[in-house]
Amino acid sequence: MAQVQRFKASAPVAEINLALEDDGCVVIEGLLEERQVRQLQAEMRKNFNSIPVCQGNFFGFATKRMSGIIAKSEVSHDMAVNPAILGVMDHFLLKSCREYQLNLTQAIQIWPGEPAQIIHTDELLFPFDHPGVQAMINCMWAVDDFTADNGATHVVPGSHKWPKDRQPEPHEICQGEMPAGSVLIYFGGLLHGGGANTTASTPRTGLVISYSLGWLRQAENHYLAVPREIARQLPNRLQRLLGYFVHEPNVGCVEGKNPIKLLEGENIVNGRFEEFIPAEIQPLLEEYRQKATSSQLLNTRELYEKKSA
Ligand SMILES: O=C(O)CCC(=O)C(=O)O
Ligand SMILES: [Fe+2]
Repeated sequence: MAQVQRFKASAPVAEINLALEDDGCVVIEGLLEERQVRQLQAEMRKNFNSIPVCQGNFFGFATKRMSGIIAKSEVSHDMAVNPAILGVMDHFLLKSCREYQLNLTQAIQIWPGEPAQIIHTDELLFPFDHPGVQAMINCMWAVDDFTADNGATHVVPGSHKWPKDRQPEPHEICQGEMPAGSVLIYFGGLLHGGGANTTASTPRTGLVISYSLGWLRQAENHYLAVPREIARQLPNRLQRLLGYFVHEPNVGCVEGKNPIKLLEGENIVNGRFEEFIPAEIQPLLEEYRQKATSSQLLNTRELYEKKSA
């Protein structure tokens, strides 16, 4: 029978990363303090009360979903920058980007009567093949205890390495059972799905905070979801995770500037255009410019290839 490898909050991140490499999923128990769990539960309850259930074959008919969590939950600010979580993201995502970002925040409340969700990978969002490259990594935080019967997430350990058409056998699927305040980390390419809630009356609330390569489109539009007055007051690390940065070279500018200038209150309209070029490329550009004549063509691909050779 398949099993998710489990770690204590004090486990070295290197061990967690090794387990993720093999299985594509792990549980870290008790990453939030008791006080944070209670505050998170209160924040979720307050917002979920007024939210209707989804109406969708994927999202469910007895499941409530809520996004824009950074604007609605203070505890989520600490969760998003949790050092163990960022240690995992640094290790896997910085292999394929210079800076990563929040892909989405989504609280998922599965109510009694909801059957198990179809097993899927979340990386279906990105229609390109990238074997062995992690483009997105998800953290499913348990707001309530996740149990076998209230809908703990189904996962298929190791399936991130499978060919696309391989279907899991029942014994290859297990559940991310965990106490409130724990987190299930799973790769975007891992087969998984929400569990069935077979309890009489207990909803299961989880909060997904997922991260992706900094040059990909984010699943959630954080610039619109988090009002600028709120974004302005967040710590710089969290502002950057929301997407207020330029991925070098030149992805994500506003008016030729770093979008974080908008949070700093700067008027950037029609200002001087800036270039955001990786530091290691700059000397090559300088050298080129010194030699360049108007008849020479600047071939940036050549410059990059020269650099990486
Ligand atoms: O709620 C869960 O446990 C997982 C949900 C999920 O995988 C999804 O909606 O993409
Ligand atoms: Fe999913």
